Amino acid sequence: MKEEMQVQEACARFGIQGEYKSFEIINSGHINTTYQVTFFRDGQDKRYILQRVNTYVFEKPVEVMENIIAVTQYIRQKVKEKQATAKRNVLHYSQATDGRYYTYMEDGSFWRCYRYIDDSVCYMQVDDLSVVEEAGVAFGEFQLYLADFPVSNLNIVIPHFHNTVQRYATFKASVEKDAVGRAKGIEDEIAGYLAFEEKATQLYRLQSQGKLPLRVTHNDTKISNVLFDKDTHKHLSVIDLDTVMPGLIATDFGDAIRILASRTDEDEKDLEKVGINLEKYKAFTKGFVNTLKMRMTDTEKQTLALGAFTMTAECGMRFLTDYLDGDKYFRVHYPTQNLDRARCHLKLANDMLEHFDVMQKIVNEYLD
Ligand code: GN1
Ligand code: MG
Repeated sequence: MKEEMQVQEACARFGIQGEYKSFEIINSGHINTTYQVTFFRDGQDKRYILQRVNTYVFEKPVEVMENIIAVTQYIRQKVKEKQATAKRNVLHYSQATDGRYYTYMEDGSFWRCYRYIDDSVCYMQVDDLSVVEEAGVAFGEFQLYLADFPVSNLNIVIPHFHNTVQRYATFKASVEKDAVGRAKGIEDEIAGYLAFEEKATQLYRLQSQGKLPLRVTHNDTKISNVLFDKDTHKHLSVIDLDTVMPGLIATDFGDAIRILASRTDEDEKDLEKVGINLEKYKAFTKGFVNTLKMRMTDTEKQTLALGAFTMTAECGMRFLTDYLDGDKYFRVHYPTQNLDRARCHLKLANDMLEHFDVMQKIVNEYLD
């Protein structure tokens, strides 16, 4: 079916009223396919976000939606305890005409829909440090809202998502298999990631030893997953809740740093430019730690900086694994993009190691 017709058909199934005007593809994610759709109703434009969920990555999409609905309903209640409406502070998913929060199209694809939050913006990168700090508040607050949510009620939608020990095993197997003959010539990158193994698995080992509590975590805390008010630049809502699962505070902190405190995009080819921006690191840390410090254990507090290194190393290694496997997982826009992403992360992770003491010190500044 033609893309636009399929989009319109999905809108009809979600009972969207009014006159269909247009759709556009939002290209920022690596996994799902996202459309912004505009309808005209009651004299104004009404926007919706429609998504075709990638069922190669999310094998049990119904379980993903169960998590999302449980978590958004819980946050809605929490917000309403503080203010009259939660309209712009949490996502509102639409029910299809059969009452479910998703629909399977005729070609077997899995779709869902939520209301676009008016006058909101998201950023791929931010230079304004007050907005970076605000992103820290947003992800800290997300944790706070869910602090008493029963973690065991959540479905594990991607098992072992941040199990770095297992990620290493998978990586080594892909190097060994060399399925599409790409291992030759990237020996330095492979060795670079192997050299991180001891430090990059430390967080997971602490978790396995029961030294770090499992929390409800977002697990994909890139800055583009925060919506801000377009005028005030205050945070509104955290989006992309697909990977909400039991996890560690340090990985949510760390994954945010990987993206927003990086001096470049995640696939920068000019490695001279790649490294951590400590000003941005500091601003995010301030927002995050100030919001959440009363709910963190001492070990959690002391592993935040380690989380930044770990997530950078882990994510880079996932890109390299996917490059070796033939780009099956992450969407690529050109053949060597996963390799570029992996090289960039290798440099960034090494730069974090060089600045590790300062990163740790900055966290401690906000803990006092
Ligand atoms: C993927 O598609 P997106 O951008 O929301 C990935 C994250 C990675 C990220 C790398 C389910 O997220 O884990 O950190 O790419 N999501 C999944 O930018 O694997
Ligand atoms: Mg995501």
